[in-house]
Amino acid sequence: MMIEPSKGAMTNPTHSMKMLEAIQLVKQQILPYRTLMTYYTCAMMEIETKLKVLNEEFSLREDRNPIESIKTRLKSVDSIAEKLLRLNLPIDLVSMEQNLNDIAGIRVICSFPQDVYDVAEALARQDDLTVLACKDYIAQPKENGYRSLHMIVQVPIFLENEKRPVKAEIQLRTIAMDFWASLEHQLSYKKELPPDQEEALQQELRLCAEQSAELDRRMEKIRHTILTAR
Ligand code: 0O2
Repeated sequence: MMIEPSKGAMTNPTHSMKMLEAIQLVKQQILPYRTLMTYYTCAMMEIETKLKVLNEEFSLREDRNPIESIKTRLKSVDSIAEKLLRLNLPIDLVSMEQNLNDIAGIRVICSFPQDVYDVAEALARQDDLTVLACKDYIAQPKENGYRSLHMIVQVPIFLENEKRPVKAEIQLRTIAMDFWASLEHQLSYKKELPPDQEEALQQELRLCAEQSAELDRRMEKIRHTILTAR
């Protein structure tokens, strides 16, 4: 729907000037934000390509594809604002870039736990990628049962006149871990559940996490037997 300005406003030069100034102001504020978000998008593209290349190489060399799928996501404005506010940090672009490591997020879904480590190690060996931090929630699952390998990395993106380092969070997990995390994520968003029901579901989820970890181990053992029997 087009909103027509009133006739008076269109012919009023003061209004036109104010409008131009307002547009300039909005552009000044928005452009740096959009530019920064574009850098994060480029970093996700770089990392996704690296992962796809690794998958191809594994496929060629070992006749297996360790990566089932790759998902990328750019953190929403709401989530960025919420996190900066929660951490009591300044709400501006410098603060975003300095303090938030997960504006660019890449989720890598593998078939087996060993694939997660193989892909993470192969990525970490690349000399243009720096691993800034790593959290192994597979070796040490979270209290609620969450399992995943998290890496905070920095990759260079090549712009017309500069090379810029950009941070990203890579989460690597198996299909089973991802299945579990998606369901658990739904529970964390259901705020209106009665406390006793929520507690029961959390307990049930912890049990599911253990069973799914056991399934991952058994399936990996079967795969190992198949591969070594060749
Ligand atoms: P979104 O929308 O997925 O990005 P951080 O807050 O990242 O600075 P933290 O909490 O120590 O510091 O980071 P951590 O432990 O590496 O976890 C960050 C992300 O991992 C989360 O991002 C989730 O995506 C995922 N994650 C961590 N713990 C859990 C969990 O218990 N259940 C599920 N389902 N996912 C988890 P965000 O920002 O919460 O959300």
